[in-house]
Amino acid sequence: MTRRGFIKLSGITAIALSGCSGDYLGVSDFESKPFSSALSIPPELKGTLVNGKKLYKLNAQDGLSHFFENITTPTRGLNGALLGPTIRVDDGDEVDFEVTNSLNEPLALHWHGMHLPAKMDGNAHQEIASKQKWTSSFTINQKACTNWYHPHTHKKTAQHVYQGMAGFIIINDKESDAIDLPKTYGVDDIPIVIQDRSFNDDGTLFYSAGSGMGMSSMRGMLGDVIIVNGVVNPYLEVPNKEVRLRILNGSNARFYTLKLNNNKSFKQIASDNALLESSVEMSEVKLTTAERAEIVIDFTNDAGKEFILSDIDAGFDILKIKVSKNATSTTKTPSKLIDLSSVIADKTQAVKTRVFELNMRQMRFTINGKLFDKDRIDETINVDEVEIWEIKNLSNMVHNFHMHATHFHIIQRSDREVPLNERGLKDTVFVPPKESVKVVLVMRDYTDSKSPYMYHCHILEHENAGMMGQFVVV
Ligand SMILES: [Cu+2]
Repeated sequence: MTRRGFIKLSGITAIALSGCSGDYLGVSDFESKPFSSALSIPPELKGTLVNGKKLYKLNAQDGLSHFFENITTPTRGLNGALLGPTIRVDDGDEVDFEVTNSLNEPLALHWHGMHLPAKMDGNAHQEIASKQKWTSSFTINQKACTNWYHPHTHKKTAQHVYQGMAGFIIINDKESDAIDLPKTYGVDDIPIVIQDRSFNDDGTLFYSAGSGMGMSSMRGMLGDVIIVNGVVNPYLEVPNKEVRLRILNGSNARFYTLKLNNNKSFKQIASDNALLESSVEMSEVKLTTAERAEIVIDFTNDAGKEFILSDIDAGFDILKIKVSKNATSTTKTPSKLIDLSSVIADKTQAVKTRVFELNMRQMRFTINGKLFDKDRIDETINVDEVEIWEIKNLSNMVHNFHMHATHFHIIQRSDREVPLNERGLKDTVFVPPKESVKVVLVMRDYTDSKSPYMYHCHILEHENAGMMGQFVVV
């Protein structure tokens, strides 16, 4: 076992025991003074108008990042060395997302949470060869929300995401614009992507979860250093007013339960694919991989104070928030937000129930007993027909379930009530061991009997290891 291997196996326990004080860095090789670096905010990419369409250019490239002082780490990003710009679009926009692959290997770039034709999905069927370009063209046709893009390369998704490629897609619409929410990007409307990484002694990223059967392959790659928007242990300065955080769990495998110290509460206003109908008062929020939560924290009476956002599952400190006296405007987030009745499928209209069993077979992860096969269509779905999908986790391990193309509504969680913050539109759902989740959905607009979309566990090492299936809409 390598030294790093030993650190990794012992690290999580050490972290859990050390509490929320930030001394988990004792298990990593490099010292970093907690909260000494400012959170970086990804630049916005607003697109340029070409023939009435908005053109967005992304270039996947190799680069060098500095997570620790005097240490250089090779990483990959879009239009930079790490992560990518925030794509801003409006409902109704006709867009061209032009992706150049400057890497020395194929890459697929997937628009997670977007409702679009299968050929534009950026899944493993739309891989871009090295040094080639691919353009995804479609019309934005969905509610305002926080989505993201990330690699979906055949058998390489986990590695490619881990190397640093990911970015936000923020969709606006008139309905959300009319609500008095914080919406000044980078000031009171902040995108936050939380990821975990491990590092080798030479500063390179440590990645252990290949196709083998090591611990990381089983649970997925769990890093011992948390990076937020690509920065280790950052701080964020905010004005003394309501602040909206668009939080994305962009990790390969780690789940987080996020909480502010002093029990400071917040309102969750959006889940994956839309605002919630009403904001939900919360003291903590759980995010499995790929899930998003938009939260609003009211700092109006907190000028001069500092708060720590922590993960109470493993005891990581995520982010220090310093409240200034500089608020120049106010917002008053209402409790009633939007009406989702036109977009949530009516479960009483369901014509079919499909069951998806998440399980293991000979140390591999399966859905309905099968490993992923790029040449097999697992499900054929009729457009505009309401369906119930029941996702059962028969294993003893945690999984979640993500589907492309559409957004579902959770109607049942085993025998428990669906929590209020999960009663909106979602594309990814946590399925605890030995539990089941029922969702209702309808595929709209795009039919294509040849080009499949995917559904899969979003623990990326599980997806890589075969926990994925394909469906077409006809
Ligand atoms: Cu899984």
